[in-house]
Amino acid sequence: MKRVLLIQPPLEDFYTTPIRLYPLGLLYVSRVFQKLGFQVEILDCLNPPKKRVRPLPEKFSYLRPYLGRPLFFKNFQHFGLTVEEAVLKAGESRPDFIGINSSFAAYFSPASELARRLKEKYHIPLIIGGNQATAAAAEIKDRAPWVDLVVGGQAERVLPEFLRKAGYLPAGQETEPFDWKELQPAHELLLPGVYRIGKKNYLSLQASRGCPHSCSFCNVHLVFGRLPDYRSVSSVLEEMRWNYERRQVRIFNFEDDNLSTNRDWFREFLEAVASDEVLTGSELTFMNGLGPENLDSELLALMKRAGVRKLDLSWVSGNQSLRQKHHRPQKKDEPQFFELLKEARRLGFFVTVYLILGLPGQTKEEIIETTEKLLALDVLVGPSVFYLTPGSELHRTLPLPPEIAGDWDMYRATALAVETEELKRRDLIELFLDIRRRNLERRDKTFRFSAF
Ligand code: B12
Ligand code: SF4
Repeated sequence: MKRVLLIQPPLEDFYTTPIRLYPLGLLYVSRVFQKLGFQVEILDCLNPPKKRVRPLPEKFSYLRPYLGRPLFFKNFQHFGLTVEEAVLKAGESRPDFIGINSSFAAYFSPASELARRLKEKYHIPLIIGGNQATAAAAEIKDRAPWVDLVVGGQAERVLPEFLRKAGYLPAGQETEPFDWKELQPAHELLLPGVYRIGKKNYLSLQASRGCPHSCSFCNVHLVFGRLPDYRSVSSVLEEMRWNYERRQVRIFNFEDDNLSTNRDWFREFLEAVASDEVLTGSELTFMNGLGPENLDSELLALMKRAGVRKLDLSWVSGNQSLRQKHHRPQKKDEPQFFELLKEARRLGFFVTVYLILGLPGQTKEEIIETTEKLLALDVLVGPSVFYLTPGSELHRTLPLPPEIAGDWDMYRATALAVETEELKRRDLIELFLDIRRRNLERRDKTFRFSAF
């Protein structure tokens, strides 16, 4: 049986979010390979996400005056295995074949460097997939010619055909696409007990794919499309129960892009979790954020019963016409949203509302005003500095200098790369620091860097 090694590469940035590095995409990819007759191992270079300080890359030197200021980042860091360590570890699996995940433009460099070194040492076929591989397949072929195959899209749908065409499957093998909803991600391939939040084991999962909206800054439709596609409630519960019983998982983090789009599904799901006899004491989190459009007091009460304690809600901006301009869902206006927040606080949820800082057309005054209004409702504000995602509407239409548009390292919030007429880099940094300070004043110690 052929052996495939799937790798989550290391990354380099000023920070990361260790409680969300679960390699969910690769667990689906693993299952597809297994179904095609491969033996699979996973090398997660980000577990543990060991930090090593790196010299500040010259291209980010404009951040030097701010580094180390209270509430700002201190150092540029390498997270996880070094490339040398990863190459050695990979060899221990004696793979016939290596697959690398490339989700982020910003972290393409370490992924590509790892791929190059693996090719140099082992001379075996290398494939790469993930959001970035989907959004920029042609450029990756140019930038990383040592990669044999760039696979765009969902592995379940496209991988069998890609492998067949490249001659990596035995002649005559079935290459029909798989239905992702019929597959359970291969959690069993990860070491048990090493993905933890505090003292509890957690995992990330997905109950739906596809989002019907077209927010100007988002590119997830390139991988998952615009048609919401939900698993059955029973299949999601089966995955949760298996991990609860066999791997003592107690926190289930949904990485869906828009889980509450289908209100009926969400309600049925929450009811099922709340009354499930196995999942007692579990916590559900939605760290990728829930859209507030379809949430209401009935759903909030149900969420509470199902073990949700923290709510991460995306609002993007307090200015309705700006939200409209960037094609945000429009179902709730400010008074309705604020009513929802009050109800959530009344029920005792710990609420963070996420705003983007630096959307084209956004002003400093609006951000300050929205932040104050939200803080007055006793919720935290998560400031998320605008960054480019390849293939999004803003990526296509924003006029940007080539040293930014052409350099994927700049496609990260921490680069504060995109300045607009209204908001320059200094404004963005000051707003970011002010919001963090205001959060801290209100909620001492509870604010996390993950909000960046
Ligand atoms: C969870 C998540 C994170 C986690 C890390 C996840 C991880 N394991 O590394 C955290 C919170 C740390 C994170 C951070 C960031 N993220 Co993020 N994140 C996500 C999110 C919400 C879910 C990822 C996921 O699990 N998807 C579900 C799985 C099933 O899908 P998938 O990974 O795409 O895998 C499928 C296919 O891509 C393919 N596939 C994947 N890998 C491979 C490999 C091979 C070999 C093959 C064949 C196929 C294949 O098959 C899989 C199954 O269908 C995505 C959005 C999204 N919906 O995907 C954004 C997303 C990946 N993040 C994004 C970005 C930009 C960031 C940041 C860099 C933003 C910032 N602040 O600067 C930060 C970095 C912060 C930091 N310093 O850590 C962008 C990437 C866009 C891009 N191309 O650059 C995304 C797409 C969101 C967006 N549109 O803005 N993120
Ligand atoms: S940002 Fe969220 S709501 Fe908007 S298109 Fe992307 S996934 Fe959908």
